[in-house]
Amino acid sequence: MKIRSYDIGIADALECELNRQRTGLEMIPSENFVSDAVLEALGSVATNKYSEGYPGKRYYGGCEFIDEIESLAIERAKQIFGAEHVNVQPLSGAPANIAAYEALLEHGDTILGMDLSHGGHLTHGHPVTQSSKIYNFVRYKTNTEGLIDLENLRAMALEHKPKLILVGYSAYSREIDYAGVKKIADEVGALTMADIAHIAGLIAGGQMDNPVPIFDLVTTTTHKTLRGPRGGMIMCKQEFAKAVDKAVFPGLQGGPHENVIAAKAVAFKEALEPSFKEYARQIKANAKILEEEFRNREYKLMFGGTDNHLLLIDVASKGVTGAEAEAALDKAGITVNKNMIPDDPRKPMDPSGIRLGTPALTTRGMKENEMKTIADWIDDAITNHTNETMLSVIRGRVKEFASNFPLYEGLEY
Ligand code: DSN
Repeated sequence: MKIRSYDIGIADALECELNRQRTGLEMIPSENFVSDAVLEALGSVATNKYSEGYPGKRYYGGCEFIDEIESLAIERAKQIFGAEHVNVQPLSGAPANIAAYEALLEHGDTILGMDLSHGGHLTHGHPVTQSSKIYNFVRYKTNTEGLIDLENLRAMALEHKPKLILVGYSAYSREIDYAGVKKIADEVGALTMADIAHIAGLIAGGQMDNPVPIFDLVTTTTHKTLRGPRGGMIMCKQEFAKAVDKAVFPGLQGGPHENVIAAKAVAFKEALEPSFKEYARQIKANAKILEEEFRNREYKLMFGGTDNHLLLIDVASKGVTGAEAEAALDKAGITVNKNMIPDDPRKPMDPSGIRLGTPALTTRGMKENEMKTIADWIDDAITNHTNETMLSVIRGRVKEFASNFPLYEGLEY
């Protein structure tokens, strides 16, 4: 039975969401559009099956085909990232990070992680999280040039003697010196963990450095630049394999979501295609053009620009708050998110910055020329954020422009 013939409320909301995605410009850097094949796997019969345990060792009967699905996902992830061990069951990035801490540490241990406003993630030790009550997080920051200063990191590591040094960020736009961090960790006897949720697809496509061969453990989500379903994954050295698997199940989770794991496997197959390299290259090229365009318009770019798929822009320096910019851009059909900038004097619900990125636009086939047009509209919307007429004119242009880059053709609810 089709949704529409049974549940008009949900069918209407889904149709509206599909229309929003089709007619707007999605620039939240953690979002993307999955392929039809990934969508099909997500909505497949694999959702019906309980399969606590791991391939070959399940607590339920009837898992022979589920084992095939999960094993394919694991093997493909190993091939993409060169991982010794992979767990594809984490439900998303936050649970993957908690499982990683549980696998590697004792409660009360010290973790050196990046401050949220400098580009880190909530789960990297922000005081509002449960993990921050369990572990002793000490948070490092970027320096005044907006870069991670390894000398400072080393000094902090020598002072605090962490059991774990954590890198990998949600709003930081620069490459990470994994070998440099590993050297510091070895000096103080710390383990190393990278959270590559944002840049996993760029690493898979060979466009950014890969920490997997160097670090003890790497977590990721699968739905950002990697263009898979909403979910998480842990990769680690063989010596941590048992601890990681135990931490995920039975430590923190019950039955894995095998439909999502099937969709992860499909996305990993796509990431192994030669065309994915070109996709990842274009994501970065598009972000670089936006960097140039915003610099030419005298926006203040945090971290001095970008080496990846995202930009963190201080819009307060233009006299507009992050919330005002986000709201104006929403009206113009361009979706970004308000975001704290390093040591932001403003509050998270109305910070000084916006964060935007290129993965979803690149999935739709947009390239350098399109980025220039979009930068113009973003600037116009921010500069005229109180001018409803202007915002509505841009909305009309965005809609017409977006129709040239079809999304989910033939799909309807
Ligand atoms: N919420 C994600 C992001 O937008 O970066 C991170 O978990």
